[in-house]
This record gives sequence, C-alpha cells and structure tokens, in this order.
Amino acid sequence: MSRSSPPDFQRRRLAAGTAAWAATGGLLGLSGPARAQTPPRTVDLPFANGRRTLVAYPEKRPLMVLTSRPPQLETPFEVFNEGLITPNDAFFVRYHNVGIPTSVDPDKHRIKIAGNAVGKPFELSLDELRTQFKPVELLAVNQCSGNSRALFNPRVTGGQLGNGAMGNARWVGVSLKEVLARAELKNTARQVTFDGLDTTAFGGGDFVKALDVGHAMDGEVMIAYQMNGADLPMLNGYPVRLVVPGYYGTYWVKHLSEIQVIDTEFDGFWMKPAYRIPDNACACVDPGKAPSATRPIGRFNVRSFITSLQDGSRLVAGQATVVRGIAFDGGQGIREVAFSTDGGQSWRGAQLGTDMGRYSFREFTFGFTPGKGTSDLRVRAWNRSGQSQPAEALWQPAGYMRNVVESIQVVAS
Ligand SMILES: Nc1nc2c(c(=O)[nH]1)N[C@H]1C(S)=C(S)[C@@H](COP(=O)(O)O)O[C@H]1N2
Ligand SMILES: [Mo]
Repeated sequence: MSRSSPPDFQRRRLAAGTAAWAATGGLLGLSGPARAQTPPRTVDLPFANGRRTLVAYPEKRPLMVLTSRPPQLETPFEVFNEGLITPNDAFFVRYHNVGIPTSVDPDKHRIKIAGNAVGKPFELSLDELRTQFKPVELLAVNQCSGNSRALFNPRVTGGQLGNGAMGNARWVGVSLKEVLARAELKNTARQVTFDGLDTTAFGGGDFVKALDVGHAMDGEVMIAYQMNGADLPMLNGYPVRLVVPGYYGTYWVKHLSEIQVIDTEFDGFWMKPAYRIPDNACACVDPGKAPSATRPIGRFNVRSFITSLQDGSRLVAGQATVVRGIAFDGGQGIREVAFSTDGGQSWRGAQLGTDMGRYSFREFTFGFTPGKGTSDLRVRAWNRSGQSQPAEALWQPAGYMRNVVESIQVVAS
C-alpha cells in the first residue's frame, strides 16, 4: 500500500481486534505496554499530582496516557516546538465512551442526514462526499475544553490534563452547509445534532453534540476526511469528523455517521448537563462556588505558550537566544503578543510569524539574553477584537477554558 501511515490501520477493513489493538490493550482496557519495540517511558507531572506513561497506540508515537479505556492521550509539550502543524501521530486523543471503532470499512460507511426539520433525508457514502461536493481546506486548532485542567487551583475533578490537549492541523473536507442544503431544511430547523460510531458499553450516554442551525450553516463548519494530507488517524475520527473552527473540541464529532436537523433545542447529556460553563462574561465563578446559570461551552478564548523552552530549561548566562512560541484564539486572529522576562513587571512586543489563518496557531519569537540565575518568562496575546489573557487564573468547576498568562522559570548559569 502506498499510504504513509504505520501498518496497524492500513487494512481498515479488518475486523476489530488487530494485533496492535491487542498489544495496547485498546480493546480490553488494559494499560499494558504497547508495541514491543517501544518500551514505555514515563514523565513526571508535578502539577498533575503524578506521572504519565507514554504508550504508542496504533498510528501514534508514544503519547501520555491519561486513561486507556477509552484511550485518552495527551501530546507531550515538546511536540509544539517541532512546528506549527501538529503531526497526526502526535495529535492528542479524547474519547468519552469505551465502545470506540478500531476498524471502519470505507466502502460501507454512510453519513445519514435526517431529522424532523429536513424535507429530504438522504445518505452519503464517502465516495459521494469526496466527489459530489467541492473540497475545502482549513488550518485550525482543535483544543479540548479541559486542556490544562490539572493546573486549576483549587483543583477540580475530571481528566488531569497538562497543556497538551490541543493541536493544529490542515483539514480537508466538505462544507457542512453544502451537505445540509441538499437535505432541504424546513424553516422550523433549530439545531443540528451529530453522532459518531462510538458507543457506550451499557447503553445511554451516547456521545451526541448539537450546533444551532445558523452555526451549522455558516459555511465554515466542515466534514473533514483528511488531516495533514493523510486519512484521519482512526483515533482522531476516521473516516470523517466534524471540524468546528474556533470552537472547543467537544463539538468536533469523530467517526461521524448521523446528522439530524431538529426543530427543538437538543438536550442530550453531552450538551446538558455536560460541557457547560458559567453564563457570565468571564465564564468563571469564585473558587468552590457553583454557577447560578450555565450555557454550552463555545469558542476558544485567547492563549499563548512558549514552546522552545519549558519550565526548568537551562540556558547559558549572557548568551542571546531566540525564544519561540504559539498563540491562538477562537477565530478573530492574533493581533499582538507581548513577553516579559521579569515575571510580568515589564513587557515588550514579540515578533509575530506568518499569518496562517485566523484559526491556526500563530508563531511568535523574541530575543532573550538571560542573566545568571532564574528568570520568570511570560507571554500574553491579544486577538483582533482586543480580548486577551488574565494575569490571575479564572476558576470554574468543570476546569474548562484555562487561559491565564502562563509563567515558566528558566535557569541560566
Ligand atoms: N465520536 C466522538 N467524537 C468526539 C469525542 C467522543 O468522545 N466521541 N470527544 C470530543 C472531544 S471532548 C474532543 S476534545 C475531541 C478531541 O479530538 P481528538 O481525539 O481528535 O483529539 O473529540 C471530540 N469528538
Ligand atoms: Mo474535550
């Protein structure tokens, strides 16, 4: 076969239970070692109260295992210094339910478009999707709502993620709007729901998400069949997933198999009570308090990270270095990044890299010549509508949307 992905998923028609899956325990829920040639490595995460094992799942390099059943894999932060595109084999993985597909027959997969607010329900094969609609392409960040949750203080329950539940990829697919148009929406259409092939073990709680019909028809939401020039990795939603630019990953439904246009507001578990944020301007409450009202989580807030150095990095005193990082937001685009090398007392402007689109990571760089001892480095970004990052971390019970100005301590000698 000519595809460049590792062999494990090349024969996508195989029944579930390939050697690779057995080896990772992906089917059995065992957290045992993966491929024999990849001895497990561990990393300590002081902020997450623990240690993570790196395991190579099918089509993936060793990633930080948060849970093995279903697989939830975090990207080691060094990856973000490899480039502005997150490689498919390093892209994080998030699932809620254990019944995940491990093989899909591309000839048999169908996307069903139905619901009480469509005039003409129909089904699409992958071939039809690729040949009957114009391909669209977009660079966009996918980020889990709970990215960085382990850094919440006071701590919150939920997956204790560091900063690696995000990634930037080039998505190719078709515009959801074009597909929905063919179903002839009635003017009673209110929301559009999205379901994928994954299931729960015991019924109930199936992962289904909804967008308002206006959002679904905005021309940007995409049904993607390619990621960085290749088929989607199985764990990132093969054969097709929803791409909802600027919105948290929870809406980016993987293994998409059913779309329903409905005349009501969908209230399935994963829209209500799950994935909701305090219904106020900061999406925050006083630590330990419960919000009085909530709304579904929406767009990303502004974030920025230094990627060429990490907390504890060692430098040579007096030697000039170029520090590099990434910034992104929910789709306004990054306008400015400032940096501080003295713990936030003084700030200067960083140099912005090429604009690769308003949903992509934006690179920034700045020069830094460390003095002897410890320096506290910080970066802060603004988007084109002037939104930025708070100096003090905001809190909310679900641990979503962390976007405080991060601080890393580097040591020069
Ligand atoms: N079918 C399906 N799609 C899903 C999920 C899921 O559990 N099942 N999780 C969502 C969540 S919360 C996130 S953050 C993203 C993560 O995308 P990734 O696994 O490709 O990184 O997938 C989303 N799509
Ligand atoms: Mo998520």
